[in-house]
Amino acid sequence: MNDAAAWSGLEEARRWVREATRIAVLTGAGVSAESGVPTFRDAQTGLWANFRPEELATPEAFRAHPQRVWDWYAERRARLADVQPNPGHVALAEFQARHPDRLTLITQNVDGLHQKAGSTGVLALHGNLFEDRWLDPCLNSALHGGRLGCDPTSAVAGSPPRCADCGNLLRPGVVWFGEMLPMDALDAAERAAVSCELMLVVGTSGAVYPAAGLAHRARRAGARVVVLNPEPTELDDVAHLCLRGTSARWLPALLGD
Ligand code: BV8
Repeated sequence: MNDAAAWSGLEEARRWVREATRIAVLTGAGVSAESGVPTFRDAQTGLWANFRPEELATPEAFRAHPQRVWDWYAERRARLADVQPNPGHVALAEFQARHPDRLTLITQNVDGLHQKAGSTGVLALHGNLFEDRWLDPCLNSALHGGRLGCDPTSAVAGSPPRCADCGNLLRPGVVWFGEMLPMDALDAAERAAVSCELMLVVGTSGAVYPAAGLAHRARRAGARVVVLNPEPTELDDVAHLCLRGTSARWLPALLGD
């Protein structure tokens, strides 16, 4: 697609942004790529090269190989330690600041970069890489610091850390394949999808459900759908317009006043 065609698509998309009172944005790993975070597909390097993400990001894999899965997440966290939001994250946060309550940000990302860029009310459908919780519900009914059950922060170090009292393992606070999404975030995301006039689908291959299903719901509810991605995606046929570009370059152009 030559630049002229690309830019004419951008002008039309900018008009749709201006015309929409309610906008929903669904993001994936691609929005963090220009911050140096490998996308889900590209993350499988080094020790993990022989594993598909879906093989590691499951409760079964963690129970079968707790150290392997824990170390994968530990490496992803370490890589994220000094990563900064890019102009794509910033453009979304600035638009929200300029136009309160006009844009609902729904993300599949667990890297926290939208929140770090200052975005508000981020619906993190797949959890947060920096939050840990017990693998199994803690059966210890004793109160610890005003809360029922053992305190995850008191876990004994290890890969993974475990509870000194009941041996429970600590797991990353993300949603694994085969696990339910947080209902409050999913409900709010579905409400935003069926009530928006415009949905922007940015940096996602659109292969994972129910997140990708939100674009279908928005389209069925009458919203305009725009896909922003340098490559074809599984949601292109749901879109009214596909902008072939990178998010750090195009989101500022799309959302700038
Ligand atoms: C569930 C957290 C049910 C963990 C993740 C319907 C149909 C088919 C399958 C299913 C279905 N419903 C459910 C399923 C099963 C499954 C699923 O969808 N499987 C897929 C693989 C077929 N879904 C689930 O298991 C979900 N749970 O359904 O529970 C249930 C019901 C009742 C009771 C119990 C259970 C849970 C899914 C969540 C899994 N967790 N992440 C972790 O991070 O480790 S998913 C994870 O993968 C990400 O969060 C994200 O969602 C996905 C990766 O996709 P993308 O983000 O799009 O990244 P990807 O690398 O694929 O693509 C990057 C894109 O960026 C590319 O398009 C590229 O071109 C683009 N790009 C690159 N550079 C740039 C760019 N774009 C812009 N700018 C750039 N610079």
